[in-house]
Amino acid sequence: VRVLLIQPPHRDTFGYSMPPLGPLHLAASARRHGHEPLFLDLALLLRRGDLPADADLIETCAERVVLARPDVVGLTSMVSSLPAALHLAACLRRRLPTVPLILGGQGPEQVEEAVIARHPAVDAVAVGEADETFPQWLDALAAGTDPVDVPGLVLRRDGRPFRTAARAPLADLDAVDPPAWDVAESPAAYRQAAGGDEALFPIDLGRGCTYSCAFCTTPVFWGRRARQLSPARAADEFDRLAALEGLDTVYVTHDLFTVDRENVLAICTEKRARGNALPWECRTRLDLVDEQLLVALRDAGCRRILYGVESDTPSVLELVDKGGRSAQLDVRGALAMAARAGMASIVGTMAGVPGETESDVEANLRLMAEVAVIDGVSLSMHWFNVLPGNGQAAAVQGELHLHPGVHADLVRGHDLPPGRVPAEQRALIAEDPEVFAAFRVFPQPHADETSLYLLTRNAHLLLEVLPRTVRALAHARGATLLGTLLTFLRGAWAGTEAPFATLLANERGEHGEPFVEARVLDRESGVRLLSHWASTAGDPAVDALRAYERALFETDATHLVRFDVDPLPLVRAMDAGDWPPEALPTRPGAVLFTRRGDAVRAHALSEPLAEAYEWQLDPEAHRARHPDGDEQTWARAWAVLEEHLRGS
Ligand code: B12
Ligand code: SF4
Repeated sequence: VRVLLIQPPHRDTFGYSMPPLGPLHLAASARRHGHEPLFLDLALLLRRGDLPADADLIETCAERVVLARPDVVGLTSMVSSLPAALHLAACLRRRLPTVPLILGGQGPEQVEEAVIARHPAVDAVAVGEADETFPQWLDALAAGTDPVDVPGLVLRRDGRPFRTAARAPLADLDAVDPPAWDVAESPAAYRQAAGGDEALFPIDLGRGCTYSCAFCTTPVFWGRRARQLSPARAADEFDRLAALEGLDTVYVTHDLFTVDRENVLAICTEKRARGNALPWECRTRLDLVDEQLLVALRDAGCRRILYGVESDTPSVLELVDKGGRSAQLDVRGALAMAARAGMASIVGTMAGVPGETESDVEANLRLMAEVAVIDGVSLSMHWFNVLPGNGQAAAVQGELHLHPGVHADLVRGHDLPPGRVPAEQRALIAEDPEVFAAFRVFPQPHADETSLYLLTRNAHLLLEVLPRTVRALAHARGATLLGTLLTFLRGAWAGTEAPFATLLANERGEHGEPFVEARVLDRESGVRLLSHWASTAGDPAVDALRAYERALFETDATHLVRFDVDPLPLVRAMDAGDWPPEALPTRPGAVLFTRRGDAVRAHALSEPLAEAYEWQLDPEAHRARHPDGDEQTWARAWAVLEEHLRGS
């Protein structure tokens, strides 16, 4: 069977740089069963401008599919790409009425029967892991037999959904076929489409989770037992990726990667033993790492770990059932330990949990601001929302509603370009609150939908770069962090008040679109806008911290900044939790900023050392400025400074 696997056209919230792994595994298993797999990544084509991002998009995609002359079509989908997948399926049914179409992936999770009942263009939906289901379904088509005997499917029989036998998750993940990388485009193609930053390719080292957090669908989809590849097979997969030219970083898809500590240590040892130096990143819980493990991961090339921290208050951890995570876990201490081990961390938090209070959100923002100053820490914030698969939808269904212009967190990326979701897809979403529960939001007593949207889309970007500035600003305004950020974001959203009215015209959203349309700032725009707004407070401590943090952010090579007011005593006071400081510094200060990889260091320089630094940069110019200066003193001072910089 000539089978075309398709990633529907959607917009990727993180900048598109990855092929979807599921279809590539399935291409390999189809091939093992003697079929001919083809793969079409319509999201990639859209991203690089090969498809029209307008009302003709889906029809154009359908034309491409027809040109590939498939015998069978397989569509993958995440919840955010489900409307595009179903829209495309309907177009394909008109153009290729006899070509069987199967839908799979995590998008239709728990609503497989509703999809079959309401979308006649879809002939079958794969339930969960499909590595065996998919090729067996193809075999049945090829043999002309009824796939009712293939476990793990929802089919249509007599016009109604028909669920075949349940399929247990694979006991041995080593049995999964390695992805068919040959059917995907190259890392260079993905890098280019992502804007040239990096090519980040996925690797499936494990599946499933032993916990059952209320917002997460992983244990439902992959099962409550965590399974991993053996160390030898995991290293084979790293080697296969290393053979792809131009790959920068590998993204481990297992949500709970460090759950099996011994296996992970063995994977690290095997990867190193084979001389595989590919950098990679993974995801886990902060209570499942320790210093020894982090050092082993680092030595095996792991650069960054995403932790689902979720909240800094025990009551919210309980509300989301953050399975067994001790409320006593010292998040700040654990992140500092990761920094000591040389590992960068992404801290994931959330807002909008049913039952949370304003002070819970404030505690999370405070946590974010405090940990942002730890080396290598970056932040992410998510708006809790529901999916049929995470068991919350039924409980809050009555309260869920569509909110114009606001996208629930789980569906970020479904609109392309922003605000231009095709009318057919808008209608699908509006008419079906069951299948599209994740597109709906529910109200919180302490914040309206727009505020939560603005907060969760922007707060992490702002706090990551300007954590001390925001704290000092909140203090100066006599407001909370939440109040301060929301005043700023709502002002920017409305765009009518000074200073936003004039500033916004030049700013851009996260995908380079005019900010007015997107309401989600890119990092540079956010930093510029917030620091401008902070300057209108007229507070000297805020100004000093703002100047310092912007200089940190803008450092791409070593550079010296002379401040009118030395910001370092303020930085130290803030980081020690000693705010407001006893006295404001009044003297100027020179700070040398250096960058190594992702880490930026700030070195306080005395005036002679600052002079020495300037002298070695450009002796001629320096001599001209200081004709009576003592060159030997500068040279000696520079030698001392250089030694210090090397040491740090
Ligand atoms: C990598 C990843 C991404 C990448 C996607 C890269 C890409 N091009 O695919 C990035 C970082 C861009 C991303 C973004 C988002 N993601 Co994401 N992501 C993942 C992650 C960590 C791994 C996915 C993966 O590769 N898994 C391994 C492969 C082998 O599994 P798979 O793709 O599911 O495929 C298997 C089955 O689903 C099935 N299958 C898949 N396709 C098909 C097709 C057919 C025809 C058939 C029959 C079967 C089938 O068979 C495969 C083999 O068993 C998962 C969590 C996880 N562990 O799965 C979250 C996850 C998929 N993401 C999720 C979410 C919510 C998002 C975002 C909305 C986040 C956000 N707030 O912005 C965005 C949406 C992006 C978009 N525009 O759609 C949720 C999805 C929830 C849902 N039910 O859909 C997940 C499950 C995380 C979670 N637990 O909440 N994500
Ligand atoms: S959030 Fe993490 S720990 Fe919780 S269920 Fe999902 S994968 Fe497991």
